[in-house]
Amino acid sequence: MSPRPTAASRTDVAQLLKRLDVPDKAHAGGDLAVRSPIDGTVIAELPTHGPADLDRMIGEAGEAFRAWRLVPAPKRGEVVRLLGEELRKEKEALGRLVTIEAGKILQEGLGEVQEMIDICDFAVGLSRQLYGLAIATERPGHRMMETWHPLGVAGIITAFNFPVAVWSWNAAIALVCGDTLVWKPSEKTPLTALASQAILARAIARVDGVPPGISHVLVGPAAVGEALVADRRVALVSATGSTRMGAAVAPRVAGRFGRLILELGGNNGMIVAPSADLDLAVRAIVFAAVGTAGQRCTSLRRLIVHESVYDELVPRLKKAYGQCAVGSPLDAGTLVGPLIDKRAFDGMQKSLAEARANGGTVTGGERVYAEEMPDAWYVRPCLVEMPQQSAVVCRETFAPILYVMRYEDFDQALAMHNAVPQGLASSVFTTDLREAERFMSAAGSDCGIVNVNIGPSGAEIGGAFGGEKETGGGREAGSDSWKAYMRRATNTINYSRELPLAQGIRFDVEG
Ligand code: UN1
Repeated sequence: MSPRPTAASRTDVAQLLKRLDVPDKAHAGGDLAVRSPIDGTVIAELPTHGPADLDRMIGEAGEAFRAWRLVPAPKRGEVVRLLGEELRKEKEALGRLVTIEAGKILQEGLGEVQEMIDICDFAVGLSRQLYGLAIATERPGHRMMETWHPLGVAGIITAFNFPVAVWSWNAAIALVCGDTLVWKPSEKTPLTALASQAILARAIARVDGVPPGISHVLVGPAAVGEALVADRRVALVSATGSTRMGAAVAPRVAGRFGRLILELGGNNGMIVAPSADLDLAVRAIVFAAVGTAGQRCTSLRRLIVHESVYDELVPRLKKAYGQCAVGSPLDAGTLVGPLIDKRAFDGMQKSLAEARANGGTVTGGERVYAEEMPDAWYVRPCLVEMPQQSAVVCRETFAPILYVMRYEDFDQALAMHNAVPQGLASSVFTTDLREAERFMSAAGSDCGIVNVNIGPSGAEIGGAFGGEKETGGGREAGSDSWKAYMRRATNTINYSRELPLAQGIRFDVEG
């Protein structure tokens, strides 16, 4: 395990934050210690916000909304266009900060910023669309149409694993839709949030007529997030994280009739059929299962392999896994960075013990660099060959564990695939058109993302992102996800001299 992996440096972080316009007082001398998962070094101490700050932020965002909703959408789009421009300039710096704070390799840190840039481009185009429909009416001399209006304050809750991209999917769309923002990032990744906010501030400063207070960042523990969710002034809550978090958030928002977008756990599967191109499959599996150290919502967690290709595929995977470089995400050549913290490591080991007890054969999964970096949690990614899809396989463990199972016929594979509570991303590797189409059909995969001959992770922003069942049902990013950020009005206009009633009702009244 040599040479020694590159450590996280507080000086490096301070320089990056300076470059990104985050003032010193925002990240020093406070009570929230932020540790880099690279080696456990404390990289900042942030002052946290309390209930009074939250109240002020929501108040200001509400006030800003009343003005922002009147700014023409293409002009709102100009702010987002400039956000994309500023992000292009800072791609390296922000990408590096993502790597240091979240532990994903530099390539993925840069990819995350690229995802932000892409959604900005998408949202700018959208700012000249936001289409409603003209609808046929049953009444003569009438016209019916729908219009889309800004909704209000959007509360955005994000997780550590995509600390900035998920915010940008919400923020770029919400801003062109005329909403204002209060963002509660993960307590584990507040620095990238402050940096993103500062980059947005640069864009805002370049456009005249933007009301003050359209975007806020709330730094603090889960309790401030709970208060954000419960506040009636927050029209929409978009929350990304665990199913447990979603189960706590959903009834609170529903209880006050707020709008909700949930993007929760995934337990993403891939079926490898007899006709699969195994060269492609091996590459896709490894990227999807070990990328981001298995800490994507879309990570591949279940591999359902036809018995006729099992004995060829699994040894190839073991070989590929053995060659995956585990190490500091700052080092070129590393493919697998650290887990976010000890809790994640303990959760992984607990699942592996359970899998073993259920007859699973584990290859990999052991801790590495424990001596060099005792406060960091590096693991070898692991394959677990399971005799059946037992309870541990049906649970999402946020770590690089890939459960591998056999199947005999496609119906059985589909049934296994759908027999988990989560429904985010899925894929099939096959060159059989019938199997591919069946997988995408009404009786196929029950997920929100259904892929053929690519893995389940790494979605582009142009499509709607999200999933079914315990994943929460929300959709973010592309397609028509924007509709969740606006309110729809159905307008019926009478340009006749009569007053015909719908459904042919007669209601004769003298006036
Ligand atoms: C997440 O893990 O929360 O599809 C988001 C992907 C990325 C986004 C993942 N574009 O893997």
